[in-house]
Amino acid sequence: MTYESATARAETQAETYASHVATLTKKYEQILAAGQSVLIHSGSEQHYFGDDRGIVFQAFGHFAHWLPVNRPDHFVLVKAGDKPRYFQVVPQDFWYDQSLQIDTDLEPAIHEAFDVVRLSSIDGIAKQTDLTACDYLGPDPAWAAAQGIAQAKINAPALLAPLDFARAVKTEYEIDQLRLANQQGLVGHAAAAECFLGGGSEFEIHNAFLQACSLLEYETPYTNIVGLDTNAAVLHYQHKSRARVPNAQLLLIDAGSRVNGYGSDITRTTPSQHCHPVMDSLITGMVALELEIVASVKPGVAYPSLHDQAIAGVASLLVEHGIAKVAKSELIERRLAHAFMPHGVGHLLGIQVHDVGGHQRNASGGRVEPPAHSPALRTTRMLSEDMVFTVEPGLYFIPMLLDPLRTGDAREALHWPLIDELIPSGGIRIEDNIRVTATGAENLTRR
Ligand SMILES: [Mn+2]
Repeated sequence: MTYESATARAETQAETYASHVATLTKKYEQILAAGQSVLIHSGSEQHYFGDDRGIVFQAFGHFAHWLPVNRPDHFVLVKAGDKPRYFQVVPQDFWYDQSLQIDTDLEPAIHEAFDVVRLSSIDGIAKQTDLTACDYLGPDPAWAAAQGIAQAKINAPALLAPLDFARAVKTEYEIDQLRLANQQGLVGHAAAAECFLGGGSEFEIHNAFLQACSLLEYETPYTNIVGLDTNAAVLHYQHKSRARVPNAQLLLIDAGSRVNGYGSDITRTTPSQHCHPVMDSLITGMVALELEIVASVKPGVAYPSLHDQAIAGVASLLVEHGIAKVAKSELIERRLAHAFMPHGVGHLLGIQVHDVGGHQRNASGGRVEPPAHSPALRTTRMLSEDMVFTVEPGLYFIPMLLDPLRTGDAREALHWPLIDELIPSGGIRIEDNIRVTATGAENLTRR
C-alpha cells in the first residue's frame, strides 16, 4: 500500500499518460464488438463564410481524450487487440509552421503509446487501412461518407453514448492536467484582482490575467468573463471595456487556463473598498456557501442536490441581509430565490469547459432532465469517484428578472429600497473545480 502510493507519487507525467492511454484502450475494447475498429478524427480546418481566413481550430473532444495535440486532420484508429494507431497529417507547407513539438512536451510518450504514422495528405489514410470497415467518430461526416463508410457507422450513438458517459470520470493523468490548469489559472486570478484593486479597466484586467497565465487569448478554455459592477450581473458578459471605472465596487472574473487540452474554470468576485457593505458581506457569505456545497460532495450524491443546496443558501443570505421579508422556505417554494441565481450550480469539466454527458442517464444513453424550477442546470448525474465538475453558486441583482417581481405577487416579499441600492453592485459568483474522491471531494482550486 505504502509502496504503491509512493510509486504513484513518483510517476512522471509520461507514465500517467501511458496509463491513461491504456485505460482508454480498455474502455474502447469494452465498447467495440469483436473485429470492430473506429477512426476518431480531430476535425477539419474551417473558414469564415466567403472568406479565406481560418476559424481557430478546436479538436473534437473524443480525439483530444487520446492526444494532447490540437491539429486538424489528425486521427486515432482503435481496434481491439491492436496498439492504437495515430495518423498525423502534416502537409508540406511554407505558409505555416507545421511542426508538432509546440503542442505538447508529451511527444516521446505519444510515440511509446501509439503506432505513429506520418502522412503528408489526408488521402494517405485510405492507403494505410480499409476505411470502409471502420466506424467514424468526428465532425466531418461528409468526408467519412466519401471514404465509403456507411451512414450507420458515422457517429453511431451506440459508440458515442458510452464514450460521452465515460468522459465524466477522469484518469490520474487527466486529474493532474486539471490540477495544473487550476494552479495556472489561480496565478492569473491573483494578477487580475491586483489589477482591479489598482483601478484597472476590464480590458486591462483581462490582459493581466492572460499575461500572468502566459496564454494567448485563443488558448484559453473559454472566453474570459470580466465584469465590473453592473456588468457582473450579465452572466456571460462578453465585452472588455477600455474605460476605467472610478470607485468601482467589485470585479467578477470567470476565467481559466489550459494544460494539454484540459481547462480550469474559476470564478472570483473581489470587492474594493468602495463596495456597498451589504454586497461585501454577501460576497463573504457566498464564499462560505460555495465551500459548504463542496463539503457535501461524495460518491452517490445526486448533482441536483448540490444545486438545491445552493438555492437554499442564496435564500438564507437574502433573509439574513434583509433583502427578503419572508421566510427562507417561502423564497424557495415561490421560486423567488431562483431569480437571484438563474443558472445551475455547475457542470462537468474536462476537455470541454462544459464537458459532455451532463444529462445522460447511463452508458447506453437516455436523459435525466433538470428540475422544472432550474432548467439551466447542466448536470443531473449521480456523483462517482474521479468525476470532475464545477461548483459555482451565484447571487445577482438582474433588473430584467427582478422587475416582474416588483410589480407582481412578490412585491411584498422583497425589500425593494435595499435591492435598488444593490443593483449597481451587479452580482457575485464563486467557482471552484472539484474532483470526487472515494469519501468526499478534492478541491482542485484550493489546495
Ligand atoms: Mn463554469
